[in-house]
Amino acid sequence: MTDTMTKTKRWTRRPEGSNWGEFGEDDQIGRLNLITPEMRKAAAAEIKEGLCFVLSLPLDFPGGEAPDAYRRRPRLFVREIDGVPLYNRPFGRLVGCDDAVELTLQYSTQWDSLAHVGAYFDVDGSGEKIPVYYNGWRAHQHIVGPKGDEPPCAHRLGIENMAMTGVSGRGVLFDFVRAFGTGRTMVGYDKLMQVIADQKIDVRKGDFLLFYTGYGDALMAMNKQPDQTVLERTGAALDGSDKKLLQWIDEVGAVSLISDNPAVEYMDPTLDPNAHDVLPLHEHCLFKLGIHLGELFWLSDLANYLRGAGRSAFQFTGPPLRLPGAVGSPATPVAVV
Ligand code: UVW
Repeated sequence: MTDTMTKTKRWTRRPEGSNWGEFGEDDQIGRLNLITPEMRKAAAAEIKEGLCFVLSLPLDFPGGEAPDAYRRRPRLFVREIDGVPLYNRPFGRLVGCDDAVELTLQYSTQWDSLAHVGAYFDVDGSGEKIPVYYNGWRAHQHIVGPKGDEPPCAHRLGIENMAMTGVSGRGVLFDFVRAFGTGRTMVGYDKLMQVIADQKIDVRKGDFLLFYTGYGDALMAMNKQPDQTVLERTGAALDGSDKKLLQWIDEVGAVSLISDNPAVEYMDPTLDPNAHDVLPLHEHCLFKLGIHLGELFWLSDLANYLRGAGRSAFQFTGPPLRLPGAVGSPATPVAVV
């Protein structure tokens, strides 16, 4: 598609390599548009044994918080009526509980909505780069931070849009632990192709792609006392700086990338985020192509089963919370094999 064919109300220029506009001027779900009823039936056909694997960590993992942590562990609390906590509260011959939670939506197993990461881009050729998200939805106009008493709200691209698709289809798992062990390995296009060949992975358009790195096992073993020095050396991670890998992700028709690590891609903890191109895979997926990212999923049980069975495909279902205006969400995804 040429630039002249892609003018919309919000932009006349789109980022190089992006698919803005291809699912409609007002699209908010990106690659999830690719999933058809036929694909969901094909996903159901991957159920051979009827076994089910839960793909969420307990949501109080990773555990711990640095003093300046901006992602905080969930805190349950109880509201009161007339000074009486709504917990083990008698009503008639019954007794019952209500509770509430303060929850950082990106603390544990989580989906990134398409409003999670955008970029500065000159959308109309005026020479001014403005902050925009997938499909040209704008910071401050559509994705609006808190103002006075008004809470923040992603009026476009909020996670509820993802939830409304049902987030169900065919999943394939790449077993990086089997391929590379549990040390830190950068996985670019060449290594990924080797994994696909060695593990005979049949990747199809519309698939959810799950990357098992072993990071989750290390995290669970730390039992809510995460040791960042060890974790920074643990598990393979996709190399977002590899252009061939980014091109493959586009061309293979992936709807979502999911990992048991915190960012799917490699993040160098020593880099100054303001001085470097950070998170190129986030930019490619969330900003340019409308590909949702799933992070800190629990993949070990599923991976162990698939390894033993000599398989890699399954039915995947994992809707986020239908929480209007949120930019991320915990989830309790499920694989059925
Ligand atoms: C950032 O930290 C920006 O993103 P994520 O949680 O998606 O890795």
